[in-house]
Amino acid sequence: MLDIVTLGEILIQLNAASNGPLRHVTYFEKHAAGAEANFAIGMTRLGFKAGIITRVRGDEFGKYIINLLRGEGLDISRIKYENEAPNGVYFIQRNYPIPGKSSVLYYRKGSAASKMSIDDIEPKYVKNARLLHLTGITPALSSSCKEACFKALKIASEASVTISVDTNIRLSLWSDEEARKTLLPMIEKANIVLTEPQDAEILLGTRTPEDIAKKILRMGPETVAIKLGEEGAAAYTKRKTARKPAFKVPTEDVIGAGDAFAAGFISSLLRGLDLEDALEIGNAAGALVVTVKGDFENMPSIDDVKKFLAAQRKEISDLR
Ligand code: KDG
Repeated sequence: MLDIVTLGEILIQLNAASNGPLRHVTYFEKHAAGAEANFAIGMTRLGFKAGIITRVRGDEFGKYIINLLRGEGLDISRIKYENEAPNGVYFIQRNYPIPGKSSVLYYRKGSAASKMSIDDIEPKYVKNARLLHLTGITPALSSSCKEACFKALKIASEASVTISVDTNIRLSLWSDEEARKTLLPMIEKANIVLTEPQDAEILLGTRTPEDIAKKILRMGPETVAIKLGEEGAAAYTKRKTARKPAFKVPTEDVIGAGDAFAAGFISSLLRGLDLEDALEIGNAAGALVVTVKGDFENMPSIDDVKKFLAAQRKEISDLR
C-alpha cells in the first residue's frame, strides 16, 4: 500500500552549464523534474512509499524518466504511455535576469502528460493512500488534467485521505483568473496547504503571512505553510503559529526548493512532529536541494537531514 499518491508531469530539464542569458549558453546538463515528482522523490527519500500518476511518451527521454522514477523507488505502475505527444521540455537559465535566481523556459504545450484525464485516476489507487498531493501545475496543463485533479480530490476527500495542495502558480501556464477559479476550490478540500506570498496575492489578495493563514484556515484546511524564500517559512494551525529562518547555504540552482520544503514539512507532519520541527526539516530539505543543479537530486534522507542540522547547530555554536 502506498503512503503518497500524486499526479503531475515530469519534464526533461536542460539546465544551463553556465550563467547568464540562454542565447549565450552553449552547453546544457540533462535532468528530469516536475514539482509533484520532486515532492514524491523527496517523500520517498524521507522514508515514505510514493506513487505518481502521469503519461510519458515512450521515446528515449520517456525511458530516461521512467528509469529515474523507478530508480528512486517510486511506484510507476500508473504511468501510461502516450506516444502521440512529446515529453515536455524546459530550460533553466541561471543567474539571469536576476543574480542568484533561476528562470525557466517551457516547451510543454500539448505534452504527453497534458493528455492525462479522469481515466488515469483509478479510485482504489487514491483511496488506499495516506496522502494525496496536488499542486497548481497539473490542473493548469489542460482541461482534462484539471478534471483528473478534481476526480482525485473527490475520491480522496470521500475516503478521508489527507490532502495537501501546494499552490505553485505558474503564470506562463494560465491566467490569474483561471488560477483563482481552480485553486480556491482545491484549497477548500485540502487539509494541508502550502503557498507563498506571490501566489497568495493572486488567490487571496494579500501577501502578509498572518492574513494568508487566517484566510486559508477559514476555508477549511487545518494547516497552512507559507514559503518565504530567503526568510524561511511560517506555519499555522487554528491554535499554533511557528516561524523558522532559512539556512544559509551556497546556491547553485534555486528551483526545486519549494518541493523539497513541502516534502520535509509534510513528511514531518505525517510523523507527528510539531510545526517548529516540521518547518526546520522543510527548510533543511530546501537548503540542501539548492546546493546542486537539478530540482530533486539533493533531496535528503532522514540521515542527511540529521547531519545537516547537526552541522548547522555546530556552526551556530562556533559563532557564540
Ligand atoms: O517546483 C519546481 C518545478 O517548477 C520544476 O521541477 C518544473 O514542474 C515544473 C514546472 O512545471 O515548473
